[in-house]
Amino acid sequence: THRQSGAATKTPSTVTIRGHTCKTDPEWFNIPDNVLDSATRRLHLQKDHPVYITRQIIQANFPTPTFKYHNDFSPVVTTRQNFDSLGFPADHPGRARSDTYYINDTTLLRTHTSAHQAETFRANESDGYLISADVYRRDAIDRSHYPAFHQMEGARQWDRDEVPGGDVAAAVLRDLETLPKHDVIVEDPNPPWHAERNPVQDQHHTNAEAEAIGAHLKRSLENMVVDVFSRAKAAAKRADPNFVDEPLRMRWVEAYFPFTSPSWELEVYYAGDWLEVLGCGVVKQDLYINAGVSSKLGWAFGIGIDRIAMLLFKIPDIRLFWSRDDRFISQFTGVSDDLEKLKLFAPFSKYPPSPRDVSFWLKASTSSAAGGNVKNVFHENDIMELVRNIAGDVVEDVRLIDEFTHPKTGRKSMAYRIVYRSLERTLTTEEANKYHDNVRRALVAELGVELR
Ligand code: FA5
Ligand code: MG
Repeated sequence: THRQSGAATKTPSTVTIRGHTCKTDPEWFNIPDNVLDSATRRLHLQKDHPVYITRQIIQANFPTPTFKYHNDFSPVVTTRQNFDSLGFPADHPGRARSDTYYINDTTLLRTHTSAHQAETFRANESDGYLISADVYRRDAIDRSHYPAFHQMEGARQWDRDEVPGGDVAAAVLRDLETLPKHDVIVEDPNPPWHAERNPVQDQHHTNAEAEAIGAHLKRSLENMVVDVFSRAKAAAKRADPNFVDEPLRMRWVEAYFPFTSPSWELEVYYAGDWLEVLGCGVVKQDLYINAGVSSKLGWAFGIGIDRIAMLLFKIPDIRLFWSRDDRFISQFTGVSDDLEKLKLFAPFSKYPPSPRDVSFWLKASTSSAAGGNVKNVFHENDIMELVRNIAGDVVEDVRLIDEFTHPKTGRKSMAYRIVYRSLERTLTTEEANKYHDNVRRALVAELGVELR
């Protein structure tokens, strides 16, 4: 079988993750040591860490007792929790070993906090919940992507059997009236639902219900983002009374998730670009039905906590959260106990980048399935992880800069630019060359490419 790059060269027979020991399957196990190390950190529970502080601020926007908080669910979950319970089809790309870290065929590191939706609906302990947790994905390498990150899941539901006259839409609209209003301009050009692109679950919900739930969801999340930004602005003003920030800009985009409909993503304008910060939607009724609470209906969201923390503290690179450098961590001391002490991150360095390019021919296999045509076997996440395994947090960005297919042979050539840059010191030319040589060698050894 094809061995995923990035898997430890020798699979241990068991792994223990936060006290939970599992048997590995060498055909499936693909978790490198750096990711296993990340699973020990629990940054969202480390007092005064920016991920912890950001969790605190998001939580404060969804108060108890309406929302019950869960902050310590195990990252080791089943394929049933992470995918099946949420209606992911059997062939969904998210299930692939190129995208997900597996321990064995049915056990994996959760790729999102939604893995806990079904059991939390079933527990039925409150009208809503928040789940914060570390999550894991094989993914791109750049300043806003890291193989381990943190999400906050939130959900709010109403019970048909408990609202006056069984009128959920009216009850939700009454609750919406009690939410604070903000005066930030939000771009939301799409209709509240769309028959083809973003349908109402019309077997279960009226249009009025879906619209009311969507409106309550959007306002709740906008208020949270406005709160985060006003805290960031206040911090900047404490440091410099003349500080003038760019006005906050947000926009809603239609989205798709197997477990919500209609669905949206919220983007925030940051450093010259739109940054996606969360996904959300009206919960698919099958989730409530399967959880034994079929009279409920409501919304759910999943936020990237690290992304919000970057906006809040103006942290330029997601790798910084994992830094043990005192120049980073000491900047936040005391903030958890007194949010008025919040300060923007003061960059302690801008060390020079060391970009290096590599180009290669993909390994070509002529398969009969492809009708005798050349098939180029390749998944970009394999490159990402190979580079991350060699350079660790010294890699800042990996991107495709060129690709073409040879007109005669059908072979594919690709060129990547890898930017090496330490957050903590200047890399010497020799060090950067050494990382890059090792990457080149591993590309040949593990992915079978031919260097150009
Ligand atoms: C999800 O994970 C859905 N579970 C969200 C959801 C929950 C939808 C409940 C509906 C209902 P998505 O893959 O878009 O969706 O990720 C959610 C957020 O996680 C993103 O918006 C982003 O802020 C963050 N995120 C995703 N990948 C990374 C990464 N590699 N590094 C840092 N943050 C990431
Ligand atoms: Mg998304």
